[in-house]
Amino acid sequence: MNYNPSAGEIKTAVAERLSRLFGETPAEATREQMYRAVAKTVTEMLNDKRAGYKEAVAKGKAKQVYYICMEYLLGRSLKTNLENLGLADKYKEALEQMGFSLDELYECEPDAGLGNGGLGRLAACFTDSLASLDYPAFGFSICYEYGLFRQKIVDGLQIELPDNWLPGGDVWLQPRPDRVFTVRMGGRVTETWKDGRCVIGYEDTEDVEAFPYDMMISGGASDSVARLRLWKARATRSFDMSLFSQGQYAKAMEDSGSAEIISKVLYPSDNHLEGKLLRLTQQYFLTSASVQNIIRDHMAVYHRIDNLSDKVAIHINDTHPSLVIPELMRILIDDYFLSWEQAWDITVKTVSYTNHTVLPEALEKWNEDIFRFRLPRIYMIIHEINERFCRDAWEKFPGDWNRIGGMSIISYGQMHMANLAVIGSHSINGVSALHSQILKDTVFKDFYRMYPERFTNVTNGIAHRRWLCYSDKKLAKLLDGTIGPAYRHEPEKLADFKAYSEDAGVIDALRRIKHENKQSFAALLEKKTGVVIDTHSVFDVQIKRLHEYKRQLLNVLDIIGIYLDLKNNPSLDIYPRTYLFGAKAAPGYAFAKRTIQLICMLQKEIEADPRIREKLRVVFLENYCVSMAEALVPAAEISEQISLAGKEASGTGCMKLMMNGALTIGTLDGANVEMRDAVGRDNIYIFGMNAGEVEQLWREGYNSALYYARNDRLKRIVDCLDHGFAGESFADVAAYLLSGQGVADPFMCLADFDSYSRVREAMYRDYLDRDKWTVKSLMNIAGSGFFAADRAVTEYAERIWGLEKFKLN
Ligand code: 26Q
Repeated sequence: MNYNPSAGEIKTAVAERLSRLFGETPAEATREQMYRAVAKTVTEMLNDKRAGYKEAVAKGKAKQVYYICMEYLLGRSLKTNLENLGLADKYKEALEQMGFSLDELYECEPDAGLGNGGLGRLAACFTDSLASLDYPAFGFSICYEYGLFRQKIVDGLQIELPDNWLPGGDVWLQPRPDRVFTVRMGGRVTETWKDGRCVIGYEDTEDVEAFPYDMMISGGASDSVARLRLWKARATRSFDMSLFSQGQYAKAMEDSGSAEIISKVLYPSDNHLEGKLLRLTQQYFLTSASVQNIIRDHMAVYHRIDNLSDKVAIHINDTHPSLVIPELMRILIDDYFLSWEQAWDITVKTVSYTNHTVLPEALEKWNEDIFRFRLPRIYMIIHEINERFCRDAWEKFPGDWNRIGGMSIISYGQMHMANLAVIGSHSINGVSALHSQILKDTVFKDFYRMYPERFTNVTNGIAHRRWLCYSDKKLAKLLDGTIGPAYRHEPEKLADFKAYSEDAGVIDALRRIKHENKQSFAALLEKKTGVVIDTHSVFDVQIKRLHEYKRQLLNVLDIIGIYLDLKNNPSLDIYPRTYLFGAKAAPGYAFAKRTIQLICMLQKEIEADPRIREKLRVVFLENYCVSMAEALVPAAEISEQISLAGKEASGTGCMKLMMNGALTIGTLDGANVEMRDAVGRDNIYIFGMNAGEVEQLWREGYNSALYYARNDRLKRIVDCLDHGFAGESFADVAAYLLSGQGVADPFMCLADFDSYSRVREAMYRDYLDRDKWTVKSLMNIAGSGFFAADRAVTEYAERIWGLEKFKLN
């Protein structure tokens, strides 16, 4: 099919794929079969388009960026691809003629949940923008057989079920048997001298084959198509049929079984380290296959290695792929025989690193012995990198062993991956202005003194076409009709919407759109879960991973306060509210799971009281994921961004909600700070301590009991946890807040409670003047252009990767 087919041509193409794949005609095909046939036509078009683009990039010798990340939280692809290609309307028409609804086919697609949350979704949003802006881009990740677990809630308890996404998700994957690489682990390293050179050999290694599957990511109305390559692990030794025929089934399986485990499942924890050998193996597997692939592609075009950093930028998304640094060194030295100095110069110029967290428990460390045993050659190289670094550091800080010890990659039997990433990259950035500053002031303070020129900030951004144009079509239409459609490719143009803040017609339309979006979400919720919510109540949402630092508990405490007020006086005059929570807890994170249970039990108790239910609803949304966010974000009115200041590196959900006209209640944390600057103080609700005040209180000694004793309302709330809700006591949560193990209330919910509660009430009062509220909502939409991934990716390209756009002429 050509890139601009007519509805008739689409029908013919789809019918042909249906017949080829399933032997069916459109009249007999099921929805699933139709979905696959449609997807097939789209992938073929994208593959074709990509091939043309790739060839042109090679011919034009353009620089390329390789974005390496353990997670890509893509969600669904069909809708975005069709919209980006500008073909959604024509497919809709063609399918209607064949008796199918395109919207229903969208629902057949499972989410590709190959990520935990923010970091993985960021990688997906960036890939979309890279393609849309015509930057030559390649993503690398792992083809997990199971993505992030499916969440089921049974009596308030989270149960994890396997997320088997491939039936249905596999239509987007193209196997590439011509690009298989071998990844070597374990064994012993040998060094022999031959012709005056040290030749590195290996004995008794475990070899794993990295088998690539390619996924094409279309840009919005651009020439370029980005490619995401997902590696699947396979045993190198083929199945030993002789063992099999002797009846030794298990032994025959052993080799293949152990290798395939590597790409079996995504680790389900975010902002928390799991120092497991399998995770290290996954990280090296991704890294080694990707670097080998990059070098191979480079050599195929240039036939020389010394210009690598001119033609290639490798970006490591957090430290998870930081083994790129020693792996690149290994190949340059062992395979291309470069000197250490040459290899190091190329490596540092090629690699750049983004940090996504300052939580100490999330900074990656590996046990040195395990590491050396698993990756002996990589260990040797890191050891040498470290020796040389420590010598340099000694020059800068003579005699200051303590300081150098803190910067060392290897210390006290542990390997510190963030130190490796900083030492081996020419650029290190945080993901919001505040976060980048905190990196320079605390975590990387000494490195900042040593390499000040390496540190920079790129505030995160979101794929605004996906999160606004395609998921909130009514709002997009209103924007098209007022400011014109240019914002779709120049998101900063959203600022033009400010000019309509006094236009009663636009304000009215905006209010109506929000209400219709609320109705659509409520209808979907009822259909899927049977839960009915009042679309005239205010929709107050907190959607993000469950984590203590994100303080879902603070939100719950305040809701309990309102609940107690209503119990005390059921005729209390308050505007009806619906509190919506969506959150997955890491399976091993007991307190996070307990918080989910608290939300669910409170929900249950409120549901049982018809008089209270009219004014106050709590809804825990099971299995929050990308496709649910796409339905919920357009319906949200209040966005909860209430992390303890200094802890949330950026947050990106906040940006999606803002762009869809929700008003934020938040602390001065992460990107909230820049959101306040973008919308002005009148259009955002800031409360609580700032990062400096948190630090100070922490240093002085935080005592949660003081806040409890001073505030009667807070005291009543915490006390009522003992008795609990719906028959379940939460005395342990009260204890966590007041006595705790170690520090009570480590994320200072009680310290910020009063301010939160007051600001939230002020917010509800403002909501009553719906015109004024809607103007604020308009100002949020108008101020959100900065938070588009197009802007973020342009900054990376220009300031970090030295990358230029490459268009077909
Ligand atoms: C590490 C080692 C072993 C197992 C798992 C992990 C691991 C996995 C995922 C550690 C961290 C993550 C994910 C972190 C993450 O999503 N961070 C978020 O990144 C967003 C994008 O920059 C920010 O907006 C959020 O503030 C940040 O929390």
